[in-house]
Amino acid sequence: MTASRPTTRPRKEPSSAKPGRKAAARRSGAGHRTDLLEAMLRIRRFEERCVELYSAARIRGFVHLYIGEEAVAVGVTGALEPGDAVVSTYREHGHALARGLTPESVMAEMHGKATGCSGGRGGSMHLFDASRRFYGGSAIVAGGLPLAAGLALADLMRGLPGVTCCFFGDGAFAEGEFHETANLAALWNLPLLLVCENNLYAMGTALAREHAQTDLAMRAASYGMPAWAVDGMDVEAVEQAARRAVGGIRAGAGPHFLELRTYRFRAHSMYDPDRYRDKAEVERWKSRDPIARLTERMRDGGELDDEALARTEQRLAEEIDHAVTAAERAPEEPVGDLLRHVTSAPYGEVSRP
Ligand SMILES: Cc1ncc(C[n+]2csc(CCOP(=O)(O)OP(=O)(O)O)c2C)c(N)n1
Ligand SMILES: [Mg+2]
Repeated sequence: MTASRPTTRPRKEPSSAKPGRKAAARRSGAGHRTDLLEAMLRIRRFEERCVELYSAARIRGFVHLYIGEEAVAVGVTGALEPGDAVVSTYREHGHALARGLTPESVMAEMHGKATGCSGGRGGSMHLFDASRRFYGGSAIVAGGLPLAAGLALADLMRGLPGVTCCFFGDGAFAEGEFHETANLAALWNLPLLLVCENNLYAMGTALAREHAQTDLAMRAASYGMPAWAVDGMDVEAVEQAARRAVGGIRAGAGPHFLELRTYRFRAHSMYDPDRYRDKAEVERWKSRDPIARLTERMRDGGELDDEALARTEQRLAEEIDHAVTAAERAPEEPVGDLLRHVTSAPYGEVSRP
């Protein structure tokens, strides 16, 4: 195959990267911290409810919890605009909710109902909403990376200003797809934000048993892109880093890489007995809980009191109750519709030789 280099934007130096005026206006203030806290709490409470429903066999299939990592989804999506695209993983409830998919549409999807964001066909690992440019949800480790490069390339070639943001794990970093994507993205100066959620494990395999060099940001930088490691347990630090990176990408400096150092408080999935981690290690990371950290910071600054927190918790509980009730009452897709979306034209209308 021959392909000319599709760069239509000249590469600029990353040092010119500055957040736009709109981003700067949103950056500080108690109101913004309240939004960040609420967004993280929504994800935490939503997933805690999923655990209850799963234990009662009211939802089934694979479920990978994001609990502990909420600062990453909330901080990064806080730096994005509606026209930007997001590509996610199978641990994506947090990414989807932070991107604005409603708890109702995600909960219905968890229940396999027709009102779910993927029409009930995807379940926990395949949340999708093209109207929000949220392009899944995929069970294939690293599978989202080349798709994200394709979306970024399409936006670039069409002259659209969007940034494509791709979430993936430290395990995905070990896959060829990451390295192929990073190389082409840098070569073609793609508007791509690579967000590596380094939670120190790929299923039961610890980072140091999988990577000869565990400094992932340094390795990403070797592709010729700006790359930083960030405290992924501090939502404000994540948002600040993401704004800087997105600013650089919009200014034409090409792909950027963020390594978010984070931790999942729960097992890999609902099936995992979690026997490969020292309990003391889990407790140490829990003491850095991103929700508790922001709450404390806000209390210290006089921006939050018990009453305000209780009101937020109450509102979120009602929102999630409503999502569960609606999901349980929602219809399943009629059997007669099951072949829709399987072929490009409705079944029976496809011409056959
Ligand atoms: C291509 C591929 N290989 C293996 C698997 C099995 N698998 C599912 S999750 C996972 C670990 C991925 O770890 P990481 O990328 O660090 O993400 P995390 O689960 O920690 O969020 C593996 C190996 C898979 N789904 N796809
Ligand atoms: Mg991992």
